[in-house]
Amino acid sequence: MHFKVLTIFPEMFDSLWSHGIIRRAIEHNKIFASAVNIRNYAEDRHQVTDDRPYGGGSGMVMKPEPLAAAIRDTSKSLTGARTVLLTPQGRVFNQKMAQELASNEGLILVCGRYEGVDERVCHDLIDYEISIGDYVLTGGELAAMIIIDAVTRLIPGALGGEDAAEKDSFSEDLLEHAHFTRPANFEGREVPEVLMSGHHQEIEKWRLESSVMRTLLKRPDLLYKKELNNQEVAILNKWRREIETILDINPGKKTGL
Ligand code: 4HQ
Repeated sequence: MHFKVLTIFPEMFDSLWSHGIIRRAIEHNKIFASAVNIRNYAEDRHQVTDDRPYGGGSGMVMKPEPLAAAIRDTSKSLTGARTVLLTPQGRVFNQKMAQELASNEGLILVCGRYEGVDERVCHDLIDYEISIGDYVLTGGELAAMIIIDAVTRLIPGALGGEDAAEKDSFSEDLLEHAHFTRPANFEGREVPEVLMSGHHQEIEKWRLESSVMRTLLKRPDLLYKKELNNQEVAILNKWRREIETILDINPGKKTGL
């Protein structure tokens, strides 16, 4: 995967390229990544990238010419790449989109600043408009970093343990199970026995139950959407009976609040 970012602040990406999984993926040639300054494509002496909006109002708009030149030049050097504009108007990013983006040979991520990008550039030169969520950033750079981060860890060989990405939260529409490491007793709080038993089948059962119940308690919306298998239904029924037993100890009380 080749990532090229178009931005007026390419230095913001230096720390992304130089830490953790992304750094290692670059070192092992699993991904190729660079940030290009849109200003380099401005023709005027002061390398201006913004201008006042037609129709008036406060704020500035990204000028079309430097941005279009940057996108076209970068597309030439990355054949087969798709262009992505980071914008609140885009489809809201999720794990499925990360998987789809990971199947591209290259991604050109276009980061706007100011009030946004001239509409004609969006329309003519952008393949996908993506939002990272319903809130307002000062620029697309942090959004681009999130996309690069989520996509990189799906590239085969980018993570240490080859299958680690598959088992994570969301790839199975369930949250991750609880995790524990040494010590076995931390401030009086014990690690669940079964995890130290070495019974692999029992451990897998415990982990699925942890996943299902954490999802129920923290993100019930995910369970409503999910097609449940027999094991997952069995777990929810077990806890339904548990809750009914607790309620049966207090019969005749008012329901609700
Ligand atoms: N932006 N998801 C860039 C965002 C945003 C988002 C606002 C994009 C400012 C110039 N980008 N413009 N949310 O808030 O991707």
